Amino acid sequence: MRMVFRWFGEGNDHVSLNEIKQIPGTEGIVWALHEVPAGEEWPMDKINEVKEQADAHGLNIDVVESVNVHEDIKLGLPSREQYIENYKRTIEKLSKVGVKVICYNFMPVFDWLRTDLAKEMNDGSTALFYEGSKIHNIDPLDLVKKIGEDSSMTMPGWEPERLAALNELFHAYKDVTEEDLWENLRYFLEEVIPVAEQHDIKMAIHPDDPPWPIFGLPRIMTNKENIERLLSFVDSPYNGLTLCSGSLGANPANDIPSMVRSFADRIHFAHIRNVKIFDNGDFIETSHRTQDGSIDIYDVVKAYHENGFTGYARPDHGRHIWDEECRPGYGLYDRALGIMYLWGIWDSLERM
Ligand code: CS2
Ligand code: MN
Repeated sequence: MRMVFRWFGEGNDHVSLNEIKQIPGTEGIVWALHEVPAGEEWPMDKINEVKEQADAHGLNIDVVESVNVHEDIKLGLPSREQYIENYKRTIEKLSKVGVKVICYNFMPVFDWLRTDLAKEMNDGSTALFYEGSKIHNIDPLDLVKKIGEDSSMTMPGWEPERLAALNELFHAYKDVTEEDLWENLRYFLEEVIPVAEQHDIKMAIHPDDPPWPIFGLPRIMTNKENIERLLSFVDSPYNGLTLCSGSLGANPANDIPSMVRSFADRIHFAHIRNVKIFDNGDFIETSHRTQDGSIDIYDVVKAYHENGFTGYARPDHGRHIWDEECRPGYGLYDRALGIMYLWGIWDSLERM
């Protein structure tokens, strides 16, 4: 297991490379050019800049998260051709600085979705929270309209400045079914995986978070069966996975340790974190510790260990603790604690 830590870039992250370097057993940053819009080719000088910054701290830049997929690719529009071409050129450029894994996702419109970014827990810490009743059976176009009239209803991802774009996107997806999304994913992979192979970069899809359809938008990276289907589209190690325990684990029917055991040779990047699922299906992110949530993190790590996992791993999100001011889910303290928990389990397994 090779430990890495997500970093949003100079001036874009309150965590410094010095701090990351001091987390035991952490060898690299997980990075992206967040200022480049989805679909555009990444500029080489900006890529080199990150490489120089990381080099100066002895950290590697082997893992990129994410090279985002343009909505037109997910929608299967004719304009996808240009965006796929740009994606291939970005892969080629990233290989020049030694990138080994590209994490991406195929979720329409939203990436991860929560209803509260700072839900207070009993110990005074806060964490990302998902409350189903705020989302289930709601017509997104209705919601767009209501938020337009009353901004106190805003949720993460629904900021007033995004509403016009959201409205348009929801319309674009109106007739897109799950099967359409599968076909568009297949098309993308058939184009991109050969280029990834040629440049020795593993593509690693991130599961949907939460792993079920939201607002009538299809979501397909949600369970074991669907992951098997994805892997069969292009049967190559370069068509691989980012296995995110917290994303998939929000559905109690997903047995994460068993997925790790089944897909071990196709997992290039492990995202490890815990969530606590309530009886009504709502969930909150917790510390990494097994006892604090619903996922058996000990067994997840054990499954990786049993399989001699040599891929990259990172603590996924963390809580906000010790009054840290940070990006939701991306504080330094709780993620660093998470790393120590993961190493604690790993190191004792090594001794057994
Ligand atoms: C997720 C995503 O793993 C995570 O932190 O919350 O934001 C993830 O980075 C993307 O889905 C990967 O494409
Ligand atoms: Mn994740």
